[in-house]
Amino acid sequence: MQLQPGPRIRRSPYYDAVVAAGATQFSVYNKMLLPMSYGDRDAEYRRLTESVAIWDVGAERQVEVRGPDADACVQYLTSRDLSKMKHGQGKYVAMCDHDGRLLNDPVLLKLSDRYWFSLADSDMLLWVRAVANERDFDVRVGEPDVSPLAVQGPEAERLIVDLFGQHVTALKYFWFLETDLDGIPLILCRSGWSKQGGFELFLQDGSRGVELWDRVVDAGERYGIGPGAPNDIERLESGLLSWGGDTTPDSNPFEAGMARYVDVATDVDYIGKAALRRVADEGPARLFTGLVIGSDGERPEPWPLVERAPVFCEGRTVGTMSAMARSPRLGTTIAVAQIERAIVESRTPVEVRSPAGPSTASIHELPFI
Ligand code: THG
Repeated sequence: MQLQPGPRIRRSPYYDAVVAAGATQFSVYNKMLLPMSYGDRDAEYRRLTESVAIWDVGAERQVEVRGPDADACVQYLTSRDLSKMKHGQGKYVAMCDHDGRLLNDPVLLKLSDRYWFSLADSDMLLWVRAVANERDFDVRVGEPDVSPLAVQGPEAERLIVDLFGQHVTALKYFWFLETDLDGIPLILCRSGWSKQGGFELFLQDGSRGVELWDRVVDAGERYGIGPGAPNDIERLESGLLSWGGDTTPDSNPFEAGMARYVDVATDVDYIGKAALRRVADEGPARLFTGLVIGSDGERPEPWPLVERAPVFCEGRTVGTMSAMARSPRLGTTIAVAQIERAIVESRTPVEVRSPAGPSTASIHELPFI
């Protein structure tokens, strides 16, 4: 099976470097090719948790909002109080529809004269343009020439210091600087879809992707840098949400583990606020939780989970499991699932079914590590 790239499945500016580095698997994300592996998942996990990895995450597309009403428009689209947000700051946010369904969970960057929603895999350009027009916000909405490149792992900071200077150590989590690397324009942000520490370089000139990739790899040689990709094992250990993987089109942010990014008590208004307040008052039907598969006597290996799988309790379906992996650091098989709130809160043991038969699973708080 091979995907055929073309205008509808775009390549990132790093594509040629990624192929040269030996990428073996791609996914499609925001209608772009997203590299998933370079053929050795154990080595990729080790690099991410022990040294440093470089990821082409150009598929995390940006939607830019600029103009006189940008502040008001971006706030209206976001279920988090942004009134104290500063220029140079990023925030992890939820974007919801009028019924409180989670449409996307981007990292929002506030630049000096505009905003970027750095998006997960859904068509937010359509939504943002529609809302801006329907509400008569005086803004321009578009997709800028911006392509994030992630540098993640415990050695990432030393590498970034070598490239940009000691001052980057002062950057707080999700804050960023507008800068350049040998004249390549980019935004350097302390962010990334792992809990191993690291940065994202938001390249602002798509003609210079390979040059930027090579420059980072050259500087990273001494730290053992190698190619990698958003890592499905580490993200489970760290409890990071995969929108569209762990969520369905009907999930609300409370069922996706995003309660702390939803401000229902604030004065600011945003789409879905009334619906979200109702969910907050009543309590969500399900909660996003970790699972440890098996029990002390019996520790099964993960099995292929291509579709979401049901979670049972006393013969009844009580939730859905969306991802599973063997955790090298924990030595157990772990998973994430949306499960009925009462079961999660009481930590009632549940059951999942592998191809080999049923297996018990215990509720575990996220993150695992
Ligand atoms: N970086 C950039 N764009 C992105 C992602 C990214 N777009 C798509 C996707 N990732 C968006 N989703 C997430 C999900 C989780 C986090 C970041 C982006 C994340 N969460 C931490 C957590 O949940 O513990 C910290 C959140 C916080 O404390 O505010 O980092 O990775 N450019």
